[in-house]
Amino acid sequence: GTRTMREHLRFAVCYWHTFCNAGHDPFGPGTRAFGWERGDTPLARAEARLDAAFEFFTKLDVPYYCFHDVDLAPDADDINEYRDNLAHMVAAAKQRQRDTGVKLLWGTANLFSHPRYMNGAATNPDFAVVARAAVQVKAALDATVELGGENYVFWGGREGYASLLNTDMRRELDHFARFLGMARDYGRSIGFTGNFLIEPKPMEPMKHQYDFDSATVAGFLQRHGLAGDFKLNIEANHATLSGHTFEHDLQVASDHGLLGSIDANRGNPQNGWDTDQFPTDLYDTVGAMLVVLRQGGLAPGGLNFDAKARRESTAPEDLFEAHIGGMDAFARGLEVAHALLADSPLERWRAERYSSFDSGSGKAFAEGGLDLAALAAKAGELGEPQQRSGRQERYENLLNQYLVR
Ligand code: ASO
Repeated sequence: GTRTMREHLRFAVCYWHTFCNAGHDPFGPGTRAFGWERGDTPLARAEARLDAAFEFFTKLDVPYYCFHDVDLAPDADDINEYRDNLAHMVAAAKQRQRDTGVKLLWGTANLFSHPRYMNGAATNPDFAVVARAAVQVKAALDATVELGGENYVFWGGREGYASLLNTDMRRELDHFARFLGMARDYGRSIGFTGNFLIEPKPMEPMKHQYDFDSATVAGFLQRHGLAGDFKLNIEANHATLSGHTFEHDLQVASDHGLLGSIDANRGNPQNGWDTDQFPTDLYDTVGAMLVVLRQGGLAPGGLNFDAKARRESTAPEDLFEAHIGGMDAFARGLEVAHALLADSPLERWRAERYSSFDSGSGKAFAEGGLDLAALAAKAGELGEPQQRSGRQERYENLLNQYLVR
């Protein structure tokens, strides 16, 4: 029903692409005019951008948005100026949230753009940089709580290395865990009850990123005792960069009880870099929503469009169409995933594949009731196993039938 649709389609618009990226890439400057870039001071321009952003959210009728500290507010090297700018913009955003009913899905700190972070933020070999990163994370946590943010994200943009020759990886990862634990303790102390989310990505901008993929981060969180408070924010294009499919990394996160939220863009396996395209691939969205529905939803996480309109998309309406297309793709994906689970034989077929573990010695094995010698003895009783077809084509055909219904 419609209620279920709304519960699972917790869409968010991201501030950094939609309102801060005019189409620039490493090879050239932006191609579109924002139109709202007016005002004599950085703060005045940030306010004009905020007005445009909330007008966009409202026209699009999205429930949520996400931001970094320094895309909402002007950055400053002076710590007090940085804090004042952010506090000023948080107050303005709070008023817009009240006026419109638009909510904050998550906040975060940008610890990757400023040159001071070129060797990392929490994993930087220079303690002064680690301390400076704490200024931003503390302020961004304050901002997130003030705005009622439901999650807080860490994408470790420069947390990684370019060469192991100059890097003590173990030491940097210990510092990373220490820093994350401090952020958690601070967040809890100021009343943040949502999830902290680590966003994996295997490469770019660093040659090797520490938060490589779901499995890597799951191991890291468990090793450092962080898994109770931290979950994962899985991005489609990051999953494909690590050689996985989107649905694979979602499933791994979910199986660890760690799937917290999704950065909804398009994982294009043809690309060796992160293109942040809007999601339009229905196989991707069906696969994603199957994982989400099987785990019972994403809340308090959601579907954040961490995506930018193409550089050659320069008309103002392109930004609307891009988001609408993304929402349609996930809504269709949800409908198909729901139907596959509710009225197709998919779940029955899957359960039947494992039915030899439902009773007798198969069940005893699964529940830990056999030792290796007893297990080997069962082989004698059961005889040579029959070949059982995986019937992959049958499942793929079923999915296609539901896609075109
Ligand atoms: C921008 C990155 C994205 C991440 C976001 C949050 O492109 O992957 O989700 O910042 O820091």
